[in-house]
Amino acid sequence: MASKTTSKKAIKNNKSKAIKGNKSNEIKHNNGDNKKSLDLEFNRENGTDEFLTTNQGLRINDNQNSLKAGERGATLLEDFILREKITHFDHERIPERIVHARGAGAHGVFQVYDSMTKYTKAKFLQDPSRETPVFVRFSTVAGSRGSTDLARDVRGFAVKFYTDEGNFDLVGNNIPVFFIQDAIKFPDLVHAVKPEPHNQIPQAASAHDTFWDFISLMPESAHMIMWLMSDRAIPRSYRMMEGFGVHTFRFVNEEGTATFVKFHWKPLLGVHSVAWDEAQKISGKDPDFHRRDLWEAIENGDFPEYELGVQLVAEEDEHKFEFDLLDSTKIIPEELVPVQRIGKLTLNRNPDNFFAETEQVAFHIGHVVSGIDFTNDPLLQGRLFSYTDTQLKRLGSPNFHEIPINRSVAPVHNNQRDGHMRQTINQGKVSYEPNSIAGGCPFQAAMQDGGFHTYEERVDARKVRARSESFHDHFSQATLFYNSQSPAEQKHIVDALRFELGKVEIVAIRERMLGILKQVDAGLADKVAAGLGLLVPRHPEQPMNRSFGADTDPASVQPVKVKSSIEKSEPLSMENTVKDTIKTRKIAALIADGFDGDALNQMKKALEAEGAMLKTVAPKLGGINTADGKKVTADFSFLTAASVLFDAVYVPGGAASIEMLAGEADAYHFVNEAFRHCKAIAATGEGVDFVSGTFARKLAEDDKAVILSENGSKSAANDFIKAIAQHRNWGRETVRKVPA
Ligand code: HDD
Repeated sequence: MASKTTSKKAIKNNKSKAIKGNKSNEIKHNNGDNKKSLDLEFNRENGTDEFLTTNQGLRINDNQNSLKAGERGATLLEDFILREKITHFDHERIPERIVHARGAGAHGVFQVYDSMTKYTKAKFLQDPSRETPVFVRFSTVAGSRGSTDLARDVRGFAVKFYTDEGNFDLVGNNIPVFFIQDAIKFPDLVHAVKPEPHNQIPQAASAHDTFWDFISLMPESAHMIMWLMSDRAIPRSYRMMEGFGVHTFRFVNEEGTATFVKFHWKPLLGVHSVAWDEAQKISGKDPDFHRRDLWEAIENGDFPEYELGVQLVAEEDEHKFEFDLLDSTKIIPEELVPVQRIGKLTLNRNPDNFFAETEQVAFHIGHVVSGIDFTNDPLLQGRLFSYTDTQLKRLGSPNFHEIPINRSVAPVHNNQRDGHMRQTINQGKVSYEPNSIAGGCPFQAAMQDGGFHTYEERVDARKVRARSESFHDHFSQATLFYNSQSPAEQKHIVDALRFELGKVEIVAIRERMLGILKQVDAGLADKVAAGLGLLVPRHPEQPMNRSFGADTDPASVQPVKVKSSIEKSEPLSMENTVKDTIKTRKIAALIADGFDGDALNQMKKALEAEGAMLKTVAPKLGGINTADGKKVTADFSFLTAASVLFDAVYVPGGAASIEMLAGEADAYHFVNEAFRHCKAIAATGEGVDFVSGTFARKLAEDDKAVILSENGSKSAANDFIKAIAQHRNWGRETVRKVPA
């Protein structure tokens, strides 16, 4: 108990006492030395070598039979064991996230490369020798908890940094812009994209009337729509996508000087996507494709790595761009402000329990640390309200911060008390401040003690419901994105729009969308229109802009198209991404009894030397004989695997094997489909005959991603590796069509 005196000395003594006070935090979450880690040990339980018990610790003698009045009698209400078990089961679910319901999580660490002290006082960005524990949750947005990973959708990329100064959550997406400029439109957007309310169709898909109805009336979404219709919305892996904080934030240094900052995550494996036809097929073959990919990579020790990048803009340069830094539908092109890579995130541990960690983790854009602050971006400002509110609903208590995955490693001391499921046992009789009974504890922290001090931005304004004119340009960056894409990427955008709008039933919505696309690029609109059997409207419906209240003259707020100072931005195209590694790529080898074991081994060695994996797929599971009588266990059968689950395919020789594969429709389909999805294909020995037989006449002579080597030369493996590193030979799509 603290003394009643309030002398300075007493306050100091009490301060150290108070900090020691919260034992659960101190011992389990803050191990007292300088190396704080996310230690969830106290909460782990695995039952090994233990008796089965009730929740009260009573050992259970019979977990098979409920208590009955006689063997064939009614069950008795007395059965407290049955009641406890069933009651708990009945309450096992919590509401799924209203958006981003489907996700996968991982633990890891973050380390800064060089001190960022010039720009921010955030401690976790100061010391390169310091590892900050993190928990990351990747997600899709529209689908419900059990939906497919491969929906065409934005991906969430939410990172919780457990810093010594409290939790910092960077709650971003894999797309650097957003659909809307003001948070007040978020419920409308989400209602429009979710399954339609009358019949709950379609699941995890934007290809339906309500979404495009809304979008066609919201031209500010044009830029985001370009990204969403691009291959960015169907990533190959969570490990191969970028992340963005989207909004402009502020760094603040010790002197109180602020710098605008945009956050980026750059995956070291590059940014890669699958084909749309492939995505749809994966959704059937393995709806957990991304979840599994992340899990397996971490289990295999192939830890996903991303560099943290920042774009920094001095406060005085706020108005030097042709777009507004507060407008979340805009990027800062990297040509204007380069991305500096300042640190690395490594995901190195899978969660122990999906529910306890991935489901219960609660992110909030308002979880910041000293040295990181907000801007007036109206989307960001609305988010600041939404996240706590949603956690209250979902996790059911203002004590959600006490759930182990959400707990700060920095000690927590305040006068908040009680509430559902309170874990902390606060000692003493004081739960208010100021107080003298507890010697004034806990104390406010001065800035030099790390107390958060909001950046003192000057505000001198009228109170209005309005949007700044600097937010009215809705098209120039949509055009910049489209122009920056490779021909193959542009074609994919056209195809995606034809698909999505083709699923829209109300023709007027399709037409209105063509009007929007025309503002982005007339050629794009024409191509989409051709696929829909429509003409692009000559005069897009007016007024298109709905971002104003009832009393505003629509003519005064029409969207504009500002001339962009750059026409193309290289980093916007995945064509320019990392293409010199096949690390963690999954390659299928098609084998049957009598296959050439030496050829397979050679190829396996060569691929594994580059960090890739080779898995065998055979007509049946179990032992498969090599030509010289050795046995190899098949990893998959044609029933349990499909080409869409692999990055490339290899067919080794062996006359008997090829003869058997020639009788397997699935084997043909495997190779044809890999070809259709522009993947690298290699065959050696008699395997060449098989591959040639699949689409021999259709093979382009100059297709560098199809490697056929009758004598199985070493260079075949090298060429194969080079082709896989290219990810896909998209050029093939326009030259050769394969029925698969
Ligand atoms: Fe949000 C979840 C990202 C705008 C309201 N959001 C959520 C998640 C991510 C984002 C990654 C999942 C976190 C997790 O894995 O648990 N949200 C964004 C980005 C936005 C954005 C990058 C725009 C730049 N969000 C946004 C707005 C609002 C919300 C404008 C509301 C005004 N978001 C939520 C939410 C969610 C959420 C309803 C649902 C579940 C949750 O928060 O924990 O509060």
